[in-house]
Amino acid sequence: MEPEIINKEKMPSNEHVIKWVNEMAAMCKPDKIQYLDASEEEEKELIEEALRVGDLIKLNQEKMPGCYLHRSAQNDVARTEKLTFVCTQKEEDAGPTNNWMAPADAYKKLAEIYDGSMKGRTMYVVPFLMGPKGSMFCKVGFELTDSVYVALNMRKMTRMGKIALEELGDSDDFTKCLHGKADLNMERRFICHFPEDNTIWSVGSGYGGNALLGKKCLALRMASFLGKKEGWLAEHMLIMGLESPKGDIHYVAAAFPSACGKTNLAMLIPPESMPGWKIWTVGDDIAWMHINEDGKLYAVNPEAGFFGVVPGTSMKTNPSVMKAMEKNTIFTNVVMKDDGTVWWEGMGEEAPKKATNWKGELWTSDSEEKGAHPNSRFTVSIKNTPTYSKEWENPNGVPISAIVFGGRRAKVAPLVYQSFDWQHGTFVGATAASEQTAAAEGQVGAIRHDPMAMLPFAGYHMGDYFKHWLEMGKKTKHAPKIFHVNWFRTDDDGNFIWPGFGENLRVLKWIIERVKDEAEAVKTPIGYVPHQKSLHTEGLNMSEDDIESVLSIDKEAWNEEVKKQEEFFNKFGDKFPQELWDEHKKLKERLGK
Ligand code: OXD
Ligand code: MN
Repeated sequence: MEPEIINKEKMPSNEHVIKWVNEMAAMCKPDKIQYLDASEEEEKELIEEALRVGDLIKLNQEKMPGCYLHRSAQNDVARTEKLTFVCTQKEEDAGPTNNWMAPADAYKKLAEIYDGSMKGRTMYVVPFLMGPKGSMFCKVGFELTDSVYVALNMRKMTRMGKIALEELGDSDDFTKCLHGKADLNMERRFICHFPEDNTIWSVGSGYGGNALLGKKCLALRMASFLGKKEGWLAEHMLIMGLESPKGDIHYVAAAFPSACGKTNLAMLIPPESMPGWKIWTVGDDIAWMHINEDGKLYAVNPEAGFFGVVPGTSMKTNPSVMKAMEKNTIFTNVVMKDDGTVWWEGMGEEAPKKATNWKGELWTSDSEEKGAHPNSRFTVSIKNTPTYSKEWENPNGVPISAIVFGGRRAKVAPLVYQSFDWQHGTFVGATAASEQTAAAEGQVGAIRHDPMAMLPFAGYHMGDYFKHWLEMGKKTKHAPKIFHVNWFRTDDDGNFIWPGFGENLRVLKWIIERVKDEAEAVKTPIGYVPHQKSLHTEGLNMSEDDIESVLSIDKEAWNEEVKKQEEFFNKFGDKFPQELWDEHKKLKERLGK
């Protein structure tokens, strides 16, 4: 039986889109097809539908206007990297860090799961644009989904609707994203990328990174593949502007693994001891970077919203996003209080004595179990944040002065260091490692190498990816300086030494001053580390010993680190660039082994 098209008037005129929608509908067999244009009226309708089917729960509309809660299936709370595939014709093109399936096998396997999986459901057709309108770098995608929650999230996370149709015109150059919940069974869950066909098929999960296909799937995996082909970079990076009291603004792009504080850093509130500083948020997760005619690297944020980690977010850690979340926000897997407002661990508010936990069960504050899932999330438009930068709309992007890599490391990595040059900076990025967080399935706390925070997101062989980085550096006449930071170093009792959050601006200030050749540094075997007196420490509640300790370099520990780096590099075989082996050798020599 043909599906009913419930709003023919919104059907795009682009015949390539219609042909593909019909093909996918013939496979998934939805009862209905609904074309979306992102109007406000449509959003209201979708919310009503989501409330009806139980995908959303209405929160207290007086206290939190436009806010809703979603509870996911309990087996569907994070990205499933083991079930994520890059399906290139040749296996070697996916490389050792990606799971690979032959495209024909993947299409066949997933088609069997999709077959008839949308019976009794509506297939929503979501046109979206990644990147600012009118930018030569933006990309159009269409997502077909049987999840009204996904459709509502896409409305916040992307520039959705007419804007994408206008950009596309009659062209067939759009990413074909098919998402189906099927039965949300882990055994039948696959997130497959076909970069050679500009196609993404995701089935069996409703979780953000698996299901909002504009984000990790398109804007990182597919885009990184394209970036290599076309000479640009798609990176797992926040973009922020730092305005000094003099009024000059420098933009920084920073890569940290998932759930390591990118959102907090992107919206940082300056400490009281740094009056006159302002932060402007351009993006919190993804940067597309291009070399401009002036020889500088420019970045745009392809997204339109934040899909941020909730636990630990408070007025202390991120007042900007707390403000943003006061209205028009979708919460996923947090605690609901009896008055219809929300709560989570680390919110800085006393736990409710009795409430409903993320699973929808009765929960009390003395319960052993956490009330909110550790990877619970908020979805909110970037425009909701007080630190929103108007540059987000700039089709040319913002010029990047510094690139920062980081991770969550209790030991080894100092608070901050600067690489010697682009090649060494690429090595610093390639050797970045971090303790694993709850954002992906796996053992939380285990150290894993996560080059450029892109381990789960590079859509092709990472050996080629490193080569591409080196090439980009050669082509960029005025390349940004490259740094590494670590806010998470602990003392012998396991306490964080550095206060973090707003105080991180002190480190960013040093970074900008280094870019301008204004701050002093000490040359160490791993790079330039701040001279104690060049780091702004006024008003910082830390002893000199502690400051020295966060900046210190333990040669023993670094020698161990270098051994692990070697093992990691060996994974990439012949495709690993010689230049990075050279950097590895030079580091060993500088460390004296
Ligand atoms: C994210 C992630 O959701 O990195 O941004 O997992
Ligand atoms: Mn991310």
